[in-house]
Amino acid sequence: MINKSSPIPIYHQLEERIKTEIEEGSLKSGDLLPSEREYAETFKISRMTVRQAISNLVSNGYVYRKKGTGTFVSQKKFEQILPGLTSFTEDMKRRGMVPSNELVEFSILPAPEEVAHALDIKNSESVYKIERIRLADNFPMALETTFVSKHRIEGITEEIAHTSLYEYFESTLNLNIDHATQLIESSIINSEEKKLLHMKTGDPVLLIQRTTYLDDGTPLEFVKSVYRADRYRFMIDMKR
Ligand code: 16G
Repeated sequence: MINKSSPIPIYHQLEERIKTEIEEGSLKSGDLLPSEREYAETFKISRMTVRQAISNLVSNGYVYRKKGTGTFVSQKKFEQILPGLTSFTEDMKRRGMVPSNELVEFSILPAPEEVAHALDIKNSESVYKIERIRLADNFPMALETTFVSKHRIEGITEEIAHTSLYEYFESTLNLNIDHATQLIESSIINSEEKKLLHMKTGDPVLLIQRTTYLDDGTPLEFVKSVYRADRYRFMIDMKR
């Protein structure tokens, strides 16, 4: 399976081979990977080459190293299909997982510049700031800070923030959520957020900003999220 006369670097061939084994399920999450020495002997390649392949798989979140024990296959990443404007609660329920929230902050404050701009309101206008750790089966997946105009949307409480905001907007307030614009950027976790998401310094995250609009074009929410990049990936269908 490793072709030494191919122009494709050997480390890359090995990396792809291990990725396929993970994707096809012959290596499952939690499985211990063969050691560097075993791979080197099996494929008659150098340990340096094996190390390079494994390092790339570690950086892409497919496997992780545990000091003194070895390298293990990571949990499968959640795939969110992008054109669907779904809520965290819906996404997790669809996967058969139990969503929950830990409230980090619930406050009402004058809109910061960036928030006022996104929500199309004045800086002095009050907004709800709702910061939540979003968990799936009690595992923290993301840290999400939502801003909503207080003048437009009345009645959000801490109790509601512990559940689904979209359900409150749609089922209780009968609002029609219509579309959103979303920005996705890669980064590394900062020191304040790493504890909340159970991550380590330097771990990769996806920073997501979403502005969601009602059917009459009014901005409903401006949301800044930090998603664990080792657990999440986004999929989009494209047509030409
Ligand atoms: C998702 C949305 C977020 C929205 C939230 C509502 C992304 C990146 N963000 O997390 O914008 O506010 O769902 O979830 O998908 P909820 O209805 O469960 O509170």
